[in-house]
Amino acid sequence: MSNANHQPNSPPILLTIAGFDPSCGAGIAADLKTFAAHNCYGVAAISAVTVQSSEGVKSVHATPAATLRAQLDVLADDVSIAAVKIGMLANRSNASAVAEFLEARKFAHVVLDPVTRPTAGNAELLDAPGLKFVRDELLKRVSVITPNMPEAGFLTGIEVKDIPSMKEAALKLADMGARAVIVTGGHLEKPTDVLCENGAVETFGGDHVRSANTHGSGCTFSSAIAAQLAAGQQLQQAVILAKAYVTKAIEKAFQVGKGPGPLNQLFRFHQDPPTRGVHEVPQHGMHPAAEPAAH
Ligand code: PXL
Repeated sequence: MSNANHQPNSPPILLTIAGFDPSCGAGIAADLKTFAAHNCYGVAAISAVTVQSSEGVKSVHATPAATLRAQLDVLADDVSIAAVKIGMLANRSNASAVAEFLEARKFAHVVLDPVTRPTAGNAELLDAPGLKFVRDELLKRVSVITPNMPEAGFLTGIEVKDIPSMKEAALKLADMGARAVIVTGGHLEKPTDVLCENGAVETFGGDHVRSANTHGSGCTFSSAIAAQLAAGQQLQQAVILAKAYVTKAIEKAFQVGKGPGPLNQLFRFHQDPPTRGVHEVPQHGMHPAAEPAAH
């Protein structure tokens, strides 16, 4: 493992390997905001640039695999990475570059969100050979995978439509080599996630938040899991905390463009602007203009 100059009082450094969404609702931007909200410093390797707005993904432009690998290597040579979150990979060569990177450097916590398709737009975020590689090779090399219901379906061939089929898919993914699985069911009437770890299956029910602004929920959830694992939480507790965080970030979300808005990952930093006509005057000495003239 790389390490370098990490001081004991500096925040954990988390790495996201994901795609860039210019509307900054999903992908790398969502991950970095989530890391910041958890008092972590984020670094990022871009697997693809997408062309998208809040109205959907228009096209995908994968990073060349050698460039992705070079980004990963310079980062890992430079900083000590407490956890890795993997999102969109675009294609097989990038998925394979990431598998080699994980093999070469051992990380304590690796969260894989096996992103395949966007909710809006019909672009592919992972091609068919890439999906096969994730299923056959990558999922065994990570600490936990966090597919949503359609992704769990693509990976297992099971029609995942309710809690029993989520459990069945989670067990099958564990059988296929995943060390732990969280199938996320954010779109269910009662949003429920299914965790499968060490052969045991548990469900985590949450509150339904009525909101159109849910773009980036999956990215935010998996990044929050990575932050909680880096902070030393057990997976079960990480799921509870990440789910509560995502629920709050949806509750506090606002519309940005014409389509579904992003989650508000930074809700804790929100400050109401001062009422008009009410001024806070800094203490004498704080503002150069308030200094008495020298004489
Ligand atoms: O939410 C999945 C996702 C992940 N990563 C990127 C995306 C999307 C969905 O649009 O654009 C870059």
